[in-house]
Amino acid sequence: MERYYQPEIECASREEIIRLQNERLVKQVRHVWDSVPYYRKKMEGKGLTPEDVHTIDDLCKLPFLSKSDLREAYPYGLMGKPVKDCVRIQSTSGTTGKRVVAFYTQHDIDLWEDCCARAITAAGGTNEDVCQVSYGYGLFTGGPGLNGGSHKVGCLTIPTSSGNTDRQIMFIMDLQATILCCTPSYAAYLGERMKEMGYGPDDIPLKAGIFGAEAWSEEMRHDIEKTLGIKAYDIYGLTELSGPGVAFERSAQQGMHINEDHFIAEIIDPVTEEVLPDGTEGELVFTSLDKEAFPLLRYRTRDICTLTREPCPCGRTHVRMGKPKGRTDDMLIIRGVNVFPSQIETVLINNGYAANYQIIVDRVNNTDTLDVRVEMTPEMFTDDIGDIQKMQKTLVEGLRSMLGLTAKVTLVAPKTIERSEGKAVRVIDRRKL
Ligand code: DLL
Repeated sequence: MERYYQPEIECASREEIIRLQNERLVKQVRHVWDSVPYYRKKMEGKGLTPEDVHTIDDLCKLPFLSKSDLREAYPYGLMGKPVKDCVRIQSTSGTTGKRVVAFYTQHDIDLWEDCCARAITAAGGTNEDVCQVSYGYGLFTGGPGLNGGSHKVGCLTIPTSSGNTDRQIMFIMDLQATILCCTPSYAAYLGERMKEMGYGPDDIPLKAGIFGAEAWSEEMRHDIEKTLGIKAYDIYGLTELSGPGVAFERSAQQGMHINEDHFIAEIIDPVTEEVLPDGTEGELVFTSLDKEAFPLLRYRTRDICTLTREPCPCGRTHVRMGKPKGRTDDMLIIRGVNVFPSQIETVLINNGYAANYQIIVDRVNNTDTLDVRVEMTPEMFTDDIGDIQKMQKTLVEGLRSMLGLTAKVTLVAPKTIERSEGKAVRVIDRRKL
């Protein structure tokens, strides 16, 4: 039986959702105009005032916001409430430039935690469940968001945060955890470690995983599901919009429902900024509808995916997004060809490898080189040069047919590539571009 955390809104009619969005958008635009001079100036630059926005059809008139705006307005320039009304910040783990700092009122945190509670409920969670949250706690939104959602559902929450893998496993086994929340790469690592410790899928009490914060392939999902004996659900979100729970998956695992009572999603062509129809791949853009402290209008996420409004058998009526394929800024252009790390991952896993790999891009004599280092699994491990060459050749061919490019493949011994406890870093780009 399908369960919902807030059925009245998750399953509202399309007319009701649009009515709510119209009403909230008008209010949000007014709020931004009144309290965020940075965005007001952008609107004025386009000759707009709040009176120009009556319904969601007027959304396309509004200017975009991008990460560079967030950097320019850092730290307080996009705040929609005075400090005295805010209770929390969260921040991204960005490696370049200034971090993104997002602000929350208590109301914002409440809505964010509701979104995470919807995700946990859609994954089958109830107050009978023991939910281990192994996302990082602190500035990263993963831990705090799912912790709050888990409380709202009434699960017994184990706030392990990330790291200390053997202790994680001890808690899963001793407390009989049924739901695991962490990045997919950390779930894969936990699975690998549990296997080494002699736990098979039937010994592991987990029934569901809520995995997100990074792109992961369907093939990786199947691998994790097999090793841990669970159903692995995708969850999407970003700090700028609150954190995890902007969109979440349910049992059919056919796209993530976007919480449309809080966010409007659009897909645009990242180059021309033209809005694209449903089903077309492009950059995801979000407008927050009821955030107080950090209200963002038409924020460009850089995530590449598609939207569908086809009815979903689960009864939820909110638009669904496909699995993000990657980010425009993760996309590698190698010898002129666009390459997403997720495409490489698909080839590796389809050939029986686990998702332990590194992609090294360099430029030698003015030509881009693509080197994929991948670990052999313990089962396939060999030091016979002939066998290794054969395995490498199969991967080179698989990559060529997926990418249209020749890559160099290097097989390395099991456990030689560093594991990640949070978001995995898989690409090393040595080109000085
Ligand atoms: O990663 C929030 C989050 C925490 C989501 C836990 C899910 C679970 P940021 O650190 O701001 O926030 O990174 C946001 O991560 O723009 C995507 O590029 C990527 N991302 C998040 N979820 C997914 C997903 C959190 N399910 C950025 N699939 C986003 C693919 C994802 N990419």
